[in-house]
Amino acid sequence: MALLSFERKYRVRGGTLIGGDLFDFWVGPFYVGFFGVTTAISALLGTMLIFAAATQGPTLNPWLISINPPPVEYGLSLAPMAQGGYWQIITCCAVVAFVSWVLRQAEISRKLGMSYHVPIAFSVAVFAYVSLNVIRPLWMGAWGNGFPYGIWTHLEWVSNVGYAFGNFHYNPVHMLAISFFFTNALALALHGGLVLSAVNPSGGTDVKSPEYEDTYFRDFIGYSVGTLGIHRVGLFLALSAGFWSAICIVISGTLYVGSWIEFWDFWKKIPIW
Ligand code: BCL
Ligand code: BCL
Ligand code: BPH
Repeated sequence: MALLSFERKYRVRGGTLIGGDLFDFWVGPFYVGFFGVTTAISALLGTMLIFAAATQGPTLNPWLISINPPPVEYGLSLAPMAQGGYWQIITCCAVVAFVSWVLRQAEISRKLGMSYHVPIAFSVAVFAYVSLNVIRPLWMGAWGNGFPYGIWTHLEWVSNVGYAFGNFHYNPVHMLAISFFFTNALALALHGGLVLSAVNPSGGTDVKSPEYEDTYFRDFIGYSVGTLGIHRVGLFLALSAGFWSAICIVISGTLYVGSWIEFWDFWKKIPIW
């Protein structure tokens, strides 16, 4: 892709976190950087290992391929390749790839003199993954507690782990996370709808300014959070959804063992009912 004239101003040296000028260049539209290289290497290696492991398994049907963690009996030790060793190395590659992706976002932020909101936001998703496949397995003392890398099998893992705690819907932090996901979709539906209604009004009429958007919500529900505010609300809702998801699973089987249904016994015993 051709370099647009205004892009010259933004495509400047420096701002890297490591390595100075090393890999400080663009390939087509993409910034490379040290962490672009580490992302590419770990992502390719991880993906190739998934294919390598798949060829050892019973099927090449993409929906059914599954690279499983070692059985829990292996605890935290390194397992033979065919019994979870692939999974362990792929997990390392995935962590390196995701963290490199965050750091590459941070370098791009620095180059442009912008804040770190995007890398911080993605860190929350990485934290959710790390909670599932690094922190919780370590805490429980066995890599076998991680989820398998398979389109179907990872869903089975979610279901099995859910029922292992009685009914996962009774997990109060799961409730909180779900409520944030729903509220997040509500907010984005309103925000997307509002912006489009202002910038894409019926034919022949003028595009409306943000004052109209604020007025719409004041007329409608008595309050507008504002044009900057809605983005703060959106980021807060989305990150809360991811963060409380991570917490809801990391406490299950570690801080809290047993059935989430029984967790509520204390509530039934409160003498005011
Ligand atoms: Mg899951 C579903 C990936 C963790 C519960 N999950 C999906 C599918 C996709 C996927 C195959 C659609 C996701 C989506 O649109 O997301 N899940 C996936 C990944 C991780 C993951 C990559 C991860 O942490 C690294 N899933 C988990 C954990 C559970 C979980 C363990 C809690 C979060 N997941 C569920 C449930 C469902 C899924 C429940 C579904 O019903 C759904 C499904 O249909 O499963 C069959 C939003 C993101 C985007 C739209 C961005 C694009 C993402 C693309 C589609 C991801 C492709 C992944 C690819 C097939 C994996 C291989 C990578 C290559 C080797 C490089
Ligand atoms: Mg539940 C988790 C909702 C019913 C058991 N459940 C979750 C949460 C979410 C949710 C709050 C998953 C989101 C998340 O963690 O994202 N559950 C939910 C809802 C219902 C529900 C709405 C419902 O009934 C309406 N759950 C049930 C039933 C149980 C149950 C009752 C099963 C019987 N639920 C569980 C279990 C878990 C959840 C067990 C969890 O472990 C999970 C959770 O909280 O996990 C933390 C976080 C996002 C990620 C982990 C994705 C990370 C992505 C990474 C960083 C990047 C991937 C890049 C990719 C490989 C790139 C691909 C290539 C590119 C496309 C090129
Ligand atoms: O670049 C991005 O977006 C365009 C970043 C990203 C983000 C960002 C980014 O900036 C943010 C802010 C979020 N995600 C936020 C969130 C939410 C809350 C905080 C949360 C709900 C969420 N992301 C979820 C998810 C999910 C779910 C729910 O499952 C998925 C699948 C994703 N996010 C996916 C992505 C990517 C599209 C992108 C991103 N979120 C990050 C791209 C990236 O990290 O690229 C580098 C790595 C690779 C190209 C490949 C690595 C390959 C591995 C080495 C091997 C594969 C291992 C894997 C564990 C196998 C899994 C198999 C599955 C079948 C289970």
